[in-house]
Amino acid sequence: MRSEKILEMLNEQLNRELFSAYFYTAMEAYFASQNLDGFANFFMVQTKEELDHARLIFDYINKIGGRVILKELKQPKIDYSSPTEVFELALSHERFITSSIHEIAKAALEEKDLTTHNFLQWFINEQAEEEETMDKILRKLKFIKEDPSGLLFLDKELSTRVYTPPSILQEN
Ligand code: OFO
Repeated sequence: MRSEKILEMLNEQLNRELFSAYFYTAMEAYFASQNLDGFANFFMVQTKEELDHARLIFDYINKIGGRVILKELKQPKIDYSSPTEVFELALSHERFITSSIHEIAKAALEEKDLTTHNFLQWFINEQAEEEETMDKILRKLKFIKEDPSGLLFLDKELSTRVYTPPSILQEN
């Protein structure tokens, strides 16, 4: 059973996922400008994942007979003082997205909308992974204290990240 309240929250979440893609594209651009191509690759892949999140919500809203409403996206931050600052912002953004998803899941339960609650389980698991990924890299950056050779080593590691569409998207 879907309610207008849940539809509104899903539309807001769709907007947040699209903003996440925009937010991470700005980070990719920053790293590309610093010639840290591995870091840039990491955020290029992250952007694609965010677009997948948006697509899943877009399709779900349509599937339940709702109307997708796209909203304005604000300009993301485009300059950063250091790679560490970038990952601090990325981690805090992911924490915000996690709490946003949790709020919808809680509201879906209150509204007895178990279909939406079930749909959101994938996102809840995904968010735990996203937070862990950002946190791990942030801790590595703090460990190396942005020493140039450590940064280049991490850059090489991040250049290996490959985009894989989530199986849930392939099923739909
Ligand atoms: Fe980064 O998980 Fe979606 O927003």
